[in-house]
Formats: sequence, C-alpha cells, structure tokens
Amino acid sequence: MSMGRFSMWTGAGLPAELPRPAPSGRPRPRPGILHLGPGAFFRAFVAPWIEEAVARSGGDWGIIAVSLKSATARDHMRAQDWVYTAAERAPEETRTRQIEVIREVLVAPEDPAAVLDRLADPAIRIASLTVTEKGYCHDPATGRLNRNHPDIRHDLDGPLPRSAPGFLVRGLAARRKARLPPFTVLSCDNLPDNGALTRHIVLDLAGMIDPGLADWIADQGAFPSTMVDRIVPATTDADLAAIAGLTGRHDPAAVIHEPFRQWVVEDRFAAGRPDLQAVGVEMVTDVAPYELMKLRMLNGAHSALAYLGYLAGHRHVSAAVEDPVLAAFIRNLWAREIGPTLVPPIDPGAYSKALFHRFANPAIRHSLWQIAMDGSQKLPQRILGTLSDAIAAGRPAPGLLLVVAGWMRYVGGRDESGGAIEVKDPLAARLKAIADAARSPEETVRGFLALREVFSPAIATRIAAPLTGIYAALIRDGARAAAARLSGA
Ligand code: CS2
Repeated sequence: MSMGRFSMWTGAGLPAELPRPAPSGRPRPRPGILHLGPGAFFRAFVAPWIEEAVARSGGDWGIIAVSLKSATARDHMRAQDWVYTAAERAPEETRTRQIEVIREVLVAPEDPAAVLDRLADPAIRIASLTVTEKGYCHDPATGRLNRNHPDIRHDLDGPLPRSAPGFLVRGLAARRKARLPPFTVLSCDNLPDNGALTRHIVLDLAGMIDPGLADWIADQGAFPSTMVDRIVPATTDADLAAIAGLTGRHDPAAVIHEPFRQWVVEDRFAAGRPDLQAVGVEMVTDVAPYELMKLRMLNGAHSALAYLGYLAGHRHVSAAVEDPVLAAFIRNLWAREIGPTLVPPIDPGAYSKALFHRFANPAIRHSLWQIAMDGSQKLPQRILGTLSDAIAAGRPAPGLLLVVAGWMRYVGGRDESGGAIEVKDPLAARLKAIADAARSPEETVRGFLALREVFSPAIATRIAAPLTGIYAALIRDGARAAAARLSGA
C-alpha cells in the first residue's frame, strides 16, 4: 500500500517511460473462474474480492477474463503479465494495491472457440459476468431474451457465439456433451433478480438451440443472484498519471474506486466457490431485499442526478449533490418515494445517509454522463418499478416522474442551454426520432411511453397524464426549478 502523495506528481500526460507493473512473486492461483466483461467494475470489485478469498483460504480460483468486444483490456494487461493497480480514493488519501488474480485475458471476437474451450474445461467451475445491462440482450421491460437482437440472431445461426448468453449456452452445451457438471453462472450486473433473469435468458436461448439442453440446464444449472456495490468512475488519463505518481509504474489498466464495497450473494453454487464469507461477502438465501434497496436507492438516485443534474449544468455526482436544490430533491426522493417501497431488513434512513456521504466524496469524480448512458436499459429497474409500487400503494411520486421527464428531455440530445448531448444508448436513434417528431409535451410523452422495451402498457397508461404535466413544467422552468418546487427548496 502506498499513501497519497499527489503533490509529487505534477506532469499532465501519460508517464509512458516508467516501468510497467510486474507480478510480485507471490503464488498465483490456477484458473477456476471464467469472467465475461473485464472492465473497470470487474477489476475494482470482483477480482480484488476473489483475490482476498484465495489469499485467506486458498483454492484454485484464478480468473480467465474474456472481453466480448474490445481488445483494450487484453492489450493493456498482456505486457504486465495480467497484474494491475487498484487505487482506493477516500476524501483524505489514496491507497494503491496490485491485483494478481487474473491469469489471462481473451478477446472473444478474435477467437470465440478458445473461449468455448475454456468454458468446457473441468477446472472452470464459475462463469461470472459484468457485461452491463445491455449485455444480456434482453427486453428490459419484461426481463426476457430479445430474440430479434442482432447478436442473438447471429448466435442462433452458428456454433461460435458473439453475445454473453450465447457463450453461456454454448459453453454449457459443451459441458453436457463432455458429461461434466455445469459451471455456476454468477451475474454481477445491476439487474433485478439478476440470477433468475440470467437463467431465463439462458433457458430461452438454449430452448431455441436444443430443448434437451434447456432441460438439463433447468435441472442442474445454478444461477445465484447477487447484489454488487462499489462506485467505480471511468479512469481518466489524469487518474493514470496520479497513480503513476504513487506507484512509480505506468499502468494503463489501473482502476479507481471508492473505499465502500458490498457484495451480497445467494449461496447456491453448482461446483464450489471461493471462501467469500471469510473476507466479508454476505452469503444469504435471498438477495432480493438488498438488491431492491441498492437498485432503487443508489442507482435510482444516480440516474436522477444524471438526468436532472446534467440538464442543470452539473457534470459530476459530487458537484450535483453539493447543489442544495438537488441535494434536497434526492433526500426527499429517498425519504418519501423510494424508502417506503423497501422491506425489512432494510433501514432506508441509515442507508440514505451513508449513500449521500458516498456521493459527496470529492476524490471520486464520477461523471453524470457515464451514469446517464444506456438509460433505456436502466430506467425500468431503477425508477419504473418503484413508481409502480408507489402508485399501487396510492402514494404520489412526483419526484420519480420528474426523473422520467428528465430522461426524456436528456435523450432528446440538447441540454437546457441548447448544447448538444452525446446520447449513448442502444435505442439512441429511436429516442432521438421520437424527440424530433414531437410537437408538444403531450406528443413527446406519448411517443416515449409507447416504447415497449422500456414501459409496460400498464405503467404507460397509469403515468401518462401526470407525467405530461411534469414534463411540460420541466421544459418551461428547467430541471433545477422543477426539482426545487417539488422539494420545497
Ligand atoms: C451507476 C452504477 O453507471 C451507473 O449507472 O449508477 O455503475 C453505480 O455506480 C454502481 O452500481 C455502484 O455500485
């Protein structure tokens, strides 16, 4: 561990002349996990935690990480024998640590057969995933496989897959053929009931390829649900330079994270697991209450800040919660609209206090634009489920409606001063077409609510009238004033 000495590093660009990180010489476990999605969240959360479990209790749980798209992680890590730096940023100090649990990174599009070979290897007993919401190729409003997704159509056409569900299904098929037990599928993405959702998607796809395979997976497969939580902003060049100042190494694969972390996992594994509870992972029989709390309170507030905060001119989470209007808005949203939808053992009051503190950490520059991305995939579990529960209980939810209105305005592609927003979303083209075609708030709201991937017919009908009023107020007054009016700030 090295402590923060930022003042020593004053250079701006990348210190490419420094040596790269190298393995320390401590023993490294043989592979037992294949992980899809070697991005920053995986490197800052899953991998360090697995490394600690192995250091504490042993086991062959090294990780083969597989990128389904870009070669960046592999290219960055190959020259440093798959080790990298994780930097923990608290307001007062930064601590760095070298992670050595990854044994190889593969790039699936370059050689999908190599990935299937690894998945069929008896040594691999867990296939974990951090592929983000859109990586599941599902329909966010229903949680079922989107059979028209181009990657799914590709994966139905031939044996070498492209999508995460495709690799899981073809990997499980290879194991069945080899008379091996299935690997446990461990989703680590922010989706509701992520284990059950992944199971449905895998069974949907397997059923289209071979119904016997689907029966075998339904019978023998294990898909524990998990709740994962750690704030991991995208690493910038300035971050890499600051880390190099601390470690004396140039590490293009370095990641930044907050001190907080929480992992709650259902203890249903098909073929063993690392000794996770020995290092603070909460092993439970039902993850649902934790996951609802996290998706609705943390991710819901994140998305609220992303759309309304961005429209109001902020660019980072910590800056948005420093704005007293948005701070009051978020606190009210937690207390009045989200908290009452949660069930014991959750204490929304204590949880929201801790959350506010995490959001305010000035050492984590978490960009609102990053959170705003892929809203069509995020809104249902972050905002719309809460909204339907509130409506069903007869409670008004104007704050949640304002967040939905904020998303509609944001994806139209212009902020409140007329500046262009780069909207990143799998449905971006359709979202823009809806916004461009509408001539009034009524038409805008009607156009968006007709998106069946996002809004079920039931919720669309229930929120259409109040949402139209709130959207009109947002356009007329701006995000900050609309938020202020709702929270009396
Ligand atoms: C964020 C999450 O990018 C986003 O949409 O809301 O990545 C969030 O930071 C994590 O879920 C925190 O655990």
